[in-house]
Amino acid sequence: MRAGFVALIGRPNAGKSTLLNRLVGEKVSIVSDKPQTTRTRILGVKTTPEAQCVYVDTPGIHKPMHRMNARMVDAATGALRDVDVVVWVYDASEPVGRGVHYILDLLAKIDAPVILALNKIDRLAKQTLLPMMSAFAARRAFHAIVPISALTGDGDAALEQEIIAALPEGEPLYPADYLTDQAERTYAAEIVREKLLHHLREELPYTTAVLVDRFEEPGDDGLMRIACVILVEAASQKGIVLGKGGDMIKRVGTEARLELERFFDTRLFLDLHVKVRGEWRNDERILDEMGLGKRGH
Ligand SMILES: Nc1nc2c(ncn2[C@@H]2O[C@H](COP(=O)(O)OP(=O)(O)OP(=O)(O)O)[C@@H](O)[C@H]2O)c(=O)[nH]1
Ligand SMILES: [Mg+2]
Repeated sequence: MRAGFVALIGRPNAGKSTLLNRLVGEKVSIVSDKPQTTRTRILGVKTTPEAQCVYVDTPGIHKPMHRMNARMVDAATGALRDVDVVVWVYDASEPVGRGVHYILDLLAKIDAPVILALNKIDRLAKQTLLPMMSAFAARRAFHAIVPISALTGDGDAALEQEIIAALPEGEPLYPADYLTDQAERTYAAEIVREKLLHHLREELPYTTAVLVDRFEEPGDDGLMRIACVILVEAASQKGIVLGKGGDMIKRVGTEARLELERFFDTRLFLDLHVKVRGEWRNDERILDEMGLGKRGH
C-alpha cells in the first residue's frame, strides 16, 4: 500500500481544481473560467486497493495585491511543505509567461518528487507537445511529465499511475470512504460563489465573497435552510449582483439551490443577501471568518 499527500499547484486558471475533481471522481472544489477561483487549500481523498492519494488543491500562484491574495498565495506555497508529491499543473495552451520562472524557483527549494502535468492538451496541436516536454525537461529533473486534459480525462489515468508510483509506502491516513475536509456549510458557500463567478465579469469575480449566516439541517418539514451573505466592495457592485429587478441574484440562487439539493439529497431553502463592505479583501477579521488562514500558516 502507498499513501501520502499530493499538492496540486500552478498558476491561476491552469485547471488544478478541474483535475482534483477528476482524480477524486467527485466535485470537491469549485471551477470557473475566471482566474483566482480557489481561495483556500482543499483536500480531496481518493482511496483504491493499492493506494490512498490525499490531494491538496491550492489557490493559483500570482502576484498578490490585497491581503486576501497574500493569504491565498501563502496557502499555495505552504502546501509545498510536508507533502510527498507535487503536481505542477501547467496550462499548455497558454504562451509561456513569467510565472514559469517563479514556479521553477519555488520548486527548486523542495525535495519531494515533482510531476509536471501539461494540461488542456485538447486545445493543442499534437506536434507542439514533444518540443514543450523537452523544453521543460531541460529546466529541471521532473519525476515525470504527463500531458493531460483535466476536462476530457485524457491522460489522467497515466498521471494517477505516476503519482502513485511516486508516493511512499505506508498505511492510509484517512478512512477509505473519506472524501474531503471541507465542511458542508463551506461547500454550500462555495457552490453559491461558483454560480456567481459564472455570471459575473470584470472586477466582480475578485470583489465578491460568500459567507454562511445560517445552516440548518432539514427539520420536520424536510426542508434544509441555508442563508448566505454575498459581500461586495461598492454599492454599484451590489446593483450588478442583484441585477435588473433582482433577476441576477434570483438566477444565481436557483442554480445554487438545484445543485445543493442534489448534493444534500434534500429540498432546500436558500436565502441570499448582498452586503457592501468596502475593502473587505484587506480586512483580516473577514478573511479569518472566511477561513482563509493567517499569513505564514
Ligand atoms: N479546454 C480545457 N479547459 C480546461 C481544462 N482543464 C480546465 N479547464 C478550464 O479552465 C478553467 C479553469 O479551471 P479551474 O480548474 O478552475 O482552474 P484552477 O487552476 O483551479 O484555477 P484557480 O482556482 O483560479 O487557481 C475552467 O474554465 C476549466 O473548465 C482542460 O483540460 N481543457
Ligand atoms: Mg481552483
